[in-house]
Amino acid sequence: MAYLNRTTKQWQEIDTKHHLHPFTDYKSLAEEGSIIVTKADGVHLTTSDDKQLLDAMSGLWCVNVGYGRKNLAEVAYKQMQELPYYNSFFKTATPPSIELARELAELSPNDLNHAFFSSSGSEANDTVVRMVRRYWDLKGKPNKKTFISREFAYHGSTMTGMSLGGMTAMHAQGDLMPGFEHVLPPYWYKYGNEMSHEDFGIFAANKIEEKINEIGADNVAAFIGEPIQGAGGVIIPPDSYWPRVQEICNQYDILLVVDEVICGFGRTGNWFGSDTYNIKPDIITMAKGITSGYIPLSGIMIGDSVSDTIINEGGEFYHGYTYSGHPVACAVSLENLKIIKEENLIEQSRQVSIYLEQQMREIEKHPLVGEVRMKSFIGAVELVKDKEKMEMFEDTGVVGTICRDYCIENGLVMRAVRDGMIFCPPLIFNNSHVDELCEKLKKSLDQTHNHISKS
Ligand code: PXG
Repeated sequence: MAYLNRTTKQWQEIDTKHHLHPFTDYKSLAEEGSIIVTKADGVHLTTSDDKQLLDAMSGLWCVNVGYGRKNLAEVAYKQMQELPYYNSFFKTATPPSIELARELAELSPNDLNHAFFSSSGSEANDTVVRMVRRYWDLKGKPNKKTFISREFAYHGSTMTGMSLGGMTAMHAQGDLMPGFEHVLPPYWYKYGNEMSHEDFGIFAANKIEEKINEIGADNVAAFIGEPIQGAGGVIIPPDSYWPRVQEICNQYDILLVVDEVICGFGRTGNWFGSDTYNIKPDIITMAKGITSGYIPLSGIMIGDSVSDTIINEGGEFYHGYTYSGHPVACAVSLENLKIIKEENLIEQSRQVSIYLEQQMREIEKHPLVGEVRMKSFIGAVELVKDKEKMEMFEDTGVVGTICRDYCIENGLVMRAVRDGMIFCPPLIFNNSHVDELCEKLKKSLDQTHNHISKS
């Protein structure tokens, strides 16, 4: 491939000249230049300068089976030769899309027996809103339109994803659409640390009830939440939270939508975050780990009461995407799920997470660290101004960014969300990868501590 001959500098120049990256400050990127990742194997990335980086983020929370899986490439190659594309509109289908729908019905919790496919998490959440509103129309309750979500929620970047999400900086740039409300997240360290975890879990869940009463249950369509809020900073809810949320949704006849885009496919130690927290969702959203990021694919799984209504009472549902059920993406997904099963990756990662947690408890003793919170293979190291007083930094995000930059310098990819250092490693991480992660992180924390003590 001709482009492989360019130097890093050449790529950086072209990149700056022609490429607008997602979620990027363009001027500052132009000054620094992109880090150009050229290849990857297992849990390590290689850059165009031949630097090795340990990827403790699974790409962007998605490469669950790790890099370099030749059989995923082979399946895509074979499917492209056999049938590279056909759609699922107009009463057609392809074998991979049918097989994947069946497989997902088997794996997913509750009575989620029907799949609707799309290509990104944002699109899948758009489908959620379209389908839930259609459902309530068919039920004769057309006013039930509002979605309740949480501050710091991330549900995508389209108009619907942005509106469902609770990121105020995105709302400020995107004209939040009407019909989307946001309540307090179950973020104990920031909002609840004067209460016990369990009391705060109930307190935060009750905010949903307060919002329902404010809007009127007759106007509320659904509550949507990630089992653990990922991009919002890995907010791990107290155990009391989800049972109370479930109770509230049942009591007020509100659908419960669980966004499993990050938590699905093994991340929290079970197939879905809903299994980990014993949630009985009406709908779940899936993406990322569904193909381990090897090819774009997303979808929603729909429970029987919603699908019965849509199927039997709705006539045509005017919604779908060119690539809904794309045969190549579905074939890759099936192979990806097979790998997760055959290599027992969920059980294995849960075992390794015991060692990871031991090592992280050591990291927690660092003077810069307020708390480490984690569930199996997702977690956050919260950097704080005053460990004893549990005081966070006023200038949010500055210290997190400094630490993130030291991590990269030390050959480690972690993501900084505000001042939380996030880890979300591939499920193939073993104890020696954990050691590498913790050594590099410890060094970066020391450097960050020195850096801010001096300034
Ligand atoms: N739901 C959740 C829970 C997500 O984490 C989406 C929906 C949207 O998926 P798409 O495929 O449309 O991006 C996501 C995506 C970050 C970051 O900076 C997180 C995501 C995407 C991009 C960046 O942590 N999550």
